Amino acid sequence: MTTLEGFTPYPAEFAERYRAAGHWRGETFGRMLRERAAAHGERTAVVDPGGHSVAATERRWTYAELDLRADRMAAGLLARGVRSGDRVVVQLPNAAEFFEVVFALFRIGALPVFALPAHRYTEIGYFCSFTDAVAYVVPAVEGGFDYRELASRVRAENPGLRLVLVAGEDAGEHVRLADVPCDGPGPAEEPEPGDVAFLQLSGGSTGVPKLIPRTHDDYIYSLRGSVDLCGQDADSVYLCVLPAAHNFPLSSPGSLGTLYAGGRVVLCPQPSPETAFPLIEREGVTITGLVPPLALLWLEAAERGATGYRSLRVLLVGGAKFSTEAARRVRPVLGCTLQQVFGMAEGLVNYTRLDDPEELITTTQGRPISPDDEVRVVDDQDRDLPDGATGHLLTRGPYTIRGYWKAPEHNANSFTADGFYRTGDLVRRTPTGHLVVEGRAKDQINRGGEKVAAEEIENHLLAHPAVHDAAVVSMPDPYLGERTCAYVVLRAEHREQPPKGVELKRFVRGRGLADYKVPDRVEFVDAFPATGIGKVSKKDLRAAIAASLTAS
Ligand code: OOB
Repeated sequence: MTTLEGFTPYPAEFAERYRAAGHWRGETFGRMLRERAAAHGERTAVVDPGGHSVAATERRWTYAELDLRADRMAAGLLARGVRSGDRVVVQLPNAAEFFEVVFALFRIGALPVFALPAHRYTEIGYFCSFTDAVAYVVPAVEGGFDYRELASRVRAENPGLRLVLVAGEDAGEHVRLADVPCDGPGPAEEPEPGDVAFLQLSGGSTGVPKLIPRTHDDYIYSLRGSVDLCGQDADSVYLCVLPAAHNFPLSSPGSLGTLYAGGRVVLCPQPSPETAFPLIEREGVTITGLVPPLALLWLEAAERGATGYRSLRVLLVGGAKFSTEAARRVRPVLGCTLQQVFGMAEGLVNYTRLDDPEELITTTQGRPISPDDEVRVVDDQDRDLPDGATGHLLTRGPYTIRGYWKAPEHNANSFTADGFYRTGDLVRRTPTGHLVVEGRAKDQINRGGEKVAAEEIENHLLAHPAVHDAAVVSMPDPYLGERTCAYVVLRAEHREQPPKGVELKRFVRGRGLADYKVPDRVEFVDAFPATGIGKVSKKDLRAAIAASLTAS
């Protein structure tokens, strides 16, 4: 096993237990694709309808073709100096190349760092420097944003970033991804099943996002479990609607689960019903995953008479709490089974079961994949609570990390001494073992599935010359569930002529931040309410903004 510095391995006795139980079967992603290609190479693995900057027209790749492409891409990347253990930031839209690149990296044993298309200079710069990335893969221009320019800027500041690869015709000063594949030699050594396969991003509640190291063994186990629980097989057609690199559409059961099952992945360039429904109809899509705001949009479209979704058998909804009222509409309106999924990039994933009574499907967020997922619901002193009581969710198990990558101080807070991950979620457990998400203890805003760490945004606001102090909290929103509200105390000398809220938003955006992190609303106050021990009372701020929204 090649040990990656900064990785917290599973303790030996747990690893042995997970192997003995048959959870960890010694599979790797590289070999998984090889085996599927050998078993049914002629079947379609990936359909990319095109219509984005990477490719204008449709591509359909069989398993054999994806396998060959991954080999040739791996050879090309090796020829350009990408080595086992190297980190490569991958920021691609939902295009077929995503799989070509990621499987090539898996085969080399290089680690994809899964950035999202929405990330900008601040996030990408941090990922590249923190991971010492050697390469960065981008589209040319997507959604009106020039990723090549972003890459040039990040590259100028990170001398270790030797290679920028552009998926698309015009690479500018960088290298066209399409020019990389070659017939040269493949990797001399294969990665081990216990090796870290990639770095996933945490939603985060701290100043900078944390990186999540997932191994082949642990992640493939979560795929196999998900595939079983979601009823997937080689005839499944999965529509990838959310950004492909996010843990939910990647693995729950997502595109990688679908490839594990030998099914077909259809990439959806846009999440709107206008784009998705015709694609579902044309490809005979059987299963997809959505965040709650999109599920609402799809329900409304279907209720208004839109058609095309008939082949759908399973609709997964997760990433944020799906209201019971909306959940109850799924079967009557879309004619498919709702499967709620409550997961996290750190590991633990809960699903309602396809044969659960409708009541459990619509009122709970499911139960863990594995009999070896250990779930504790505890009070503020880490004492176990009985079923029915709401408390902090702690978890440990065969696909939950034991530590963030290179973050010993965070890890001391985020994990118990005996290795349980502190999820920051407040849950209650039903007698059936299902979990109901009741709230959150972590300082994060869940904007319809997109996670915003309050501290990160507060730090950006504090960089503004007029800002003395900032506190970012959630405010209720009928569509996204939550939006962000930034409370700001101005410096005394700026109180006479205060900046406008939009000015602060523009300032934050100008620092090169993903759009979804820009505060939705800015409120100026003279001072923050304090808790008993003098900390900012975010609870009071949340109550204040919620009350003022109700009043208006
Ligand atoms: C998924 O992963 P992340 O890492 O973006 O976010 C995890 C957090 C959870 O800790 C929880 O706070 C929230 O997102 N969450 C939910 C939820 N699903 C996730 N809160 C309430 N209800 C739900 N159903 O979001 C993710 C990863 C894999 C599968 C699905 C979602």
